[in-house]
Amino acid sequence: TQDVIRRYHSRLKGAGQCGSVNMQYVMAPLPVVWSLVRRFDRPQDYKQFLSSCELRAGDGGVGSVREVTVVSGLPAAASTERLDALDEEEHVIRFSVVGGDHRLRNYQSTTTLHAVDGGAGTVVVESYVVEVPPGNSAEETCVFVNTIIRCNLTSLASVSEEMAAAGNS
Ligand code: A8S
Repeated sequence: TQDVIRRYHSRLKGAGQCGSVNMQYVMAPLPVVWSLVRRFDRPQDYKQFLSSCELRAGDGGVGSVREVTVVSGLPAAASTERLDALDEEEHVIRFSVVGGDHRLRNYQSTTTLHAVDGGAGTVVVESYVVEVPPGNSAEETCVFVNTIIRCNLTSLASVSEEMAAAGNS
């Protein structure tokens, strides 16, 4: 686990970039959580700020491009994102934001899953690097992004836990 975290989450940030790591404990087996996280074509299954998603290229494998529609009330309407890595053995998914009408230029996200509690639970580790938008500080940018990610991870936990309770993996 430490090795996987070191390998995938210790990214160097360049000048004008910022980033952070968020973690979430989920009271559900890893295969249940992975079944949600691996679906590049269905992020709206647990990301509550997204209302829909359509693939623009690919079939959901590495290199696929999706366009997500953001729920109303947020300072963005859409985001275009590319799947950079999907490791079914190590349970790693990586994507990059390649377009959209928002301010998160070059957003790069990495999520890894780690089985804990003898397989009864899962720790989700999500890290990112992004350009600091003109007019904002690195700290403001991280507060904004971390707020979205905390919501996504909390929601991922509840959806996974409901699925696990329903005996659905
Ligand atoms: C993710 C992570 C993030 C998504 C952000 C940070 C976003 O979808 C939202 C608002 C924005 O201003 C940027 O894993 C963007 O989805 C909710 C449209 C990219």
